[in-house]
Amino acid sequence: MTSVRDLTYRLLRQHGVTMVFGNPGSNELPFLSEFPSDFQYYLALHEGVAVAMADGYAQATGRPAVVNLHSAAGTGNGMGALANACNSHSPLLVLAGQQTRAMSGIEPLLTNLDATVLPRPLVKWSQEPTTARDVPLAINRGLHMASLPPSGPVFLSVPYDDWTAEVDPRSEALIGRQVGAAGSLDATSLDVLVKRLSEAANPVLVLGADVDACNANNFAVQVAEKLGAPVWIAPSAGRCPFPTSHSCFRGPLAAGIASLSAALKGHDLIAVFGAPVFRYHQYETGNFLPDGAQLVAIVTDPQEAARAPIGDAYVGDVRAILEALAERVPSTGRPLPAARPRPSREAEVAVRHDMLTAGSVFDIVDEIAPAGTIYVNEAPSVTSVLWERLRLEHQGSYYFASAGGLGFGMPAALGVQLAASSRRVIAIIGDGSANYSITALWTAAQYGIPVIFLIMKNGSYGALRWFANVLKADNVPGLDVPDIDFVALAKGYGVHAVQADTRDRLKHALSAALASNAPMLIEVPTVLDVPAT
Ligand code: TZD
Ligand code: CA
Repeated sequence: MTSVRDLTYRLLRQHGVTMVFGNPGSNELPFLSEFPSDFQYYLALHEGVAVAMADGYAQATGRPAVVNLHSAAGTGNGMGALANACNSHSPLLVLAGQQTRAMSGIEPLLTNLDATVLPRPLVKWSQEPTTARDVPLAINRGLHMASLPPSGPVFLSVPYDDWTAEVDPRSEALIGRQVGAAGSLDATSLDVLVKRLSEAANPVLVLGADVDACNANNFAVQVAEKLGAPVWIAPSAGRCPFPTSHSCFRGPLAAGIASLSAALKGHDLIAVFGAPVFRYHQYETGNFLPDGAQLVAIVTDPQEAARAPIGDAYVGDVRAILEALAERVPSTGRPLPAARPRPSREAEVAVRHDMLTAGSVFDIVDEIAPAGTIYVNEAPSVTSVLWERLRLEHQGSYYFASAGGLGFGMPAALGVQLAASSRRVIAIIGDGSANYSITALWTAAQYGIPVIFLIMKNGSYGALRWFANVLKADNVPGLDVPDIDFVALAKGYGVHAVQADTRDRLKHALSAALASNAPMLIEVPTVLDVPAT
């Protein structure tokens, strides 16, 4: 007899899934029983870590990742991380265990009441199969749903007695089903878009995370060069879709209506690829676009296209469309915009109050880290400094929590490192953010995942100090996080750690970390620099 569990693992293999990220409970044990030897289980000590780790892995591979969580309590713990995965279009299958069907009517301990409702609205699709025989169908459907555009998390609740049930023999037909999406532009729409881009007097490109996710970065470079157009990164950038050393590169747009509009002043056509229009943060009044500008967006997500307050939009395969434009847009002959001057290194080597500035830390990292290094950033108040100083050249070089939910960085770095084993991942983490998913250190140590954690220790929720200034909210309690010893915490979880409080010590520690293939934490006391409002 073939069990539901056996067929499920065959389906997972067929979808290229051989890893399960999770934190188990009683309801999940029958799924994990006789865990196949060609699969790897990554134990996270908190569900937020499991989901963010799977998110990092799914984003870096572009393939679905499976997270196994415990009933309602485990799913609840994972939901902050699920908000980020949802915004990143990260293809996750969240598989939660449910109490046995045999007792479902009497609501025993660890029942997930209304299981399918719990993860909404952060999942594309949510189901608890009506019978055990529907489970393989639901697994297959969930994996396809997670991957099909717009990709994103899905949720499946499975009563634990289903795993040992016998499959419907007809379920064999699920093995080998091919499901794909086609979605470039039709010839007429492509002609219109080519015409708009080539006839614009002063076009500008705004690129979002989905360009990097579909690996269309080189096509974006070709389009920008043909148009001689500057390139901005869409606000609240979750990834880096364009080489930051390219002379067209302008940096991430500010996440306020008026500031964004001011940065794009003078352009008559704003062409957005792979980003919502726009993901603002701080509220500013003003017009969405500068005077005289038109906007056209090419996105993978119908919701993003429909809800934009301005401009035209096409929903389609961003890579296929950028590839077609790279071929079809004629060279305008306009010179490329001059490269933005790099901020001076000299000005930043200054040590203030015996502490390093974030700028000097990033200069050292940029100097020492090899080409191709991947950065996962969760140091909110110094994000703009990071974008100015780190070179991000290749596809898949940068990840940030795209819903702004903290606790993403440390575990996502582990997932990205598992996916990109030939590149090194450096996680740049604020001393506030580090606490939401600190147990990721244990998973790094136990599975030998060689992420370098750089803790930017400014003793404060720096970004909230900035936002308090923006909102003119004075005397707010709870904005400092002094006296946390990350070296001791790392040692407690089994990760080698040092403090680096001078430039030389940081260089030395980073070189040593890069030379070893073990995880390491470097705690760097830094000056609290609150960005200007
Ligand atoms: N909780 C969660 C899960 N996500 C959040 N975004 C916040 C709280 C609010 N928050 C921010 O948006 S930034 C921030 C908080 C608490 C401070 C981060 O402090 P840090 O980095 O030390 O990590 P900086 O560079 O000092 O800001
Ligand atoms: Ca901080």
